[in-house]
Amino acid sequence: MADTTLDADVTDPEAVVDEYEEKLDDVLATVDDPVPGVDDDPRLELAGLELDRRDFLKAGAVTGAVGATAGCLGNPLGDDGSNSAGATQQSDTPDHSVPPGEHDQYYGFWSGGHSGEVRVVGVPSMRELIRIPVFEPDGATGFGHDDETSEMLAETGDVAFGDAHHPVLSESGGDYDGRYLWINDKANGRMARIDLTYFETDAITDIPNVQACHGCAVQSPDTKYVYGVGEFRTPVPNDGTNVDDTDKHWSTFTALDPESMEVQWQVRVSGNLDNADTGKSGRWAFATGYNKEEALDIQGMTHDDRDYLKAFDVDAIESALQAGRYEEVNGVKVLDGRKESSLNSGSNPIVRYVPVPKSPHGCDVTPEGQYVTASGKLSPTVTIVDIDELDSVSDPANAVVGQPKVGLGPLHTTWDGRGHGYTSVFIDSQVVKWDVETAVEAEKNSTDPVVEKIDVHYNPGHVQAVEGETTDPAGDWLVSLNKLSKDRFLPVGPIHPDNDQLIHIGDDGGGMELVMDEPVHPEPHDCVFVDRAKLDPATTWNKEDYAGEKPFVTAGKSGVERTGEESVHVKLSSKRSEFSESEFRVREGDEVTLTVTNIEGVRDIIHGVAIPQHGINLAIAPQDTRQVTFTADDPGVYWVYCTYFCSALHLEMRSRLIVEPRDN
Ligand code: CUK
Ligand code: CUA
Repeated sequence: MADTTLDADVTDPEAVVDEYEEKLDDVLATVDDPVPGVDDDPRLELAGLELDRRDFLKAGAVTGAVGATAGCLGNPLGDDGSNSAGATQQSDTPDHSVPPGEHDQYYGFWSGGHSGEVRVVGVPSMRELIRIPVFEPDGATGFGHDDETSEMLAETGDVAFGDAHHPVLSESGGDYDGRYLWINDKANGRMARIDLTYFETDAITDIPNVQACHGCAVQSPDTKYVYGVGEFRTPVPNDGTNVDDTDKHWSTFTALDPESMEVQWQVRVSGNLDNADTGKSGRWAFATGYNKEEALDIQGMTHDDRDYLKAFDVDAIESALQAGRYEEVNGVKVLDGRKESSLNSGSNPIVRYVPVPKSPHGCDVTPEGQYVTASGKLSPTVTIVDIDELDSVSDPANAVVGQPKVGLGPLHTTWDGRGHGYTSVFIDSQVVKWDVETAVEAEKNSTDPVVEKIDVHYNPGHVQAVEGETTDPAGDWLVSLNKLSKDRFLPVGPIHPDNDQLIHIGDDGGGMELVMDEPVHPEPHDCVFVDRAKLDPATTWNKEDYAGEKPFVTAGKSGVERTGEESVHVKLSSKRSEFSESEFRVREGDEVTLTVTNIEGVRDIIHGVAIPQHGINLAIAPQDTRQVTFTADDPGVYWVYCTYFCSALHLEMRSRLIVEPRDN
């Protein structure tokens, strides 16, 4: 098994960080060698295998007993040390492939990292179904090209890109209700919402007083709030005041209303904030934080042995708001939740600071809502906090009820609904399955709770089990979102794909089984799954949904309407295989408002409207209308064409924009 001890003196932060980097380099070095001997990898040696590492990886035999520990269930590799074929036949792993024409059981929503998008993936086939642009414009769907969506992006700041990390689904009664998905922007202080009827971003909020919004969570069980977790400590307002006075720099936890997407309140904290989750009763929200030191560099940030898991008491926060104990900053009610705040001094503190080792990362609540965990990152442990105990202990440290030792670099944990946690362990490149109740009963730092470890390739960030964030996880599949793919795929140049691996976890007796590798465009961080029965997506638009907001242009109502000396409104309808007007004339310098309706009544017939020389690119689904405004600067003749291949006569589906010179 991987060496889960640190040689470095843990009181010397620089040595700890150096050793982490070294161990990561070791893992990568063994991968890069095309035919390394088994001696290069201590894990293989311990597993008693005679194979070289490459054969081993090829065979996909990386299941079960690699890294086996006390408490592991037998040896799925078989007594002869051969590959996993025998184990596969004995196990109950269902076929993850989905035959042509059939549908997946689950929708998966993947964050796209700094591609700024959300991806929709069918699970268990892992087929990518579609991408939903969120924080950046997209040519394929026309997002950010029409007036409505480009204004939505522009209103939230003139920013270069977004960094989408944590997709979360709306809940009713602790289960997914299929209405909305929210996602944070770690590059900017933004939160976005996707409407799951139309699978389209319908709102983006630019959160005041926050530079980067990292964690994201909805308040279980009924989505009372959506939380955006501000990470970087900055002056507030960040306008040049207090540049060097870092005592006046803050990280801020924000609650938004799920319907209006308006900020309801913020809580300023000591240290910083990172990931988040919520309790199941509606009272508690949690966030990890890794810079209790409030330092400005890595040595300082990793100095102390402990940081804090912060427990936000929503009831206490609402009472403090009602009592007027807030300050209004940039139009937002901000409560002081710092450690020394008077709001934290009484018997009803708004934020409880639970000490946990060390620079923790993931923050995950168990399905029944009894425990919240913080993964150690620089400690090989996961810390378990009993949520009910938070109320009865005078020192929050006493709410810590377990601390299993799982491996080097634990980051995120997910649940199967059968009492097991699954933690991604970054440095060891493993997913570690452990038993929650055993961990609560065991001594701290015990490895006894560990049930099984499986190698993943390589260096996992998030792990997510199907519906693992609900009160009733499905417990059959788990995805490990691995940051590095190294040699797993055909080389495609120096920017490698990430590697998402599908693991069957539904057979506690047979062990975990790795069933597929999926190369992914950089760089997903997290995903969330929902059973297909809980979503009801539209197959076409319904014009009633936008009645009164924009017109529905029929062929009879189309044409050019002059609205001013230098402005025209052009209305078009589109259907296979023509636009309602074969040409439309405007004058040089006109501001042109172009409104186009796709009047198709059937699903899947999308029409595009491209006028590239004027920067126009719309994509219009059946029964939808899109509008764009531009200035016709250059006189001339411009072909307008349909970008979606909509019929056999798609290429003939054209019109002409004629811009007449003004002085004629
Ligand atoms: S963070 Cu990326 S691997 Cu933004 Cu959820 Cu942990
Ligand atoms: Cu319409 Cu192609």
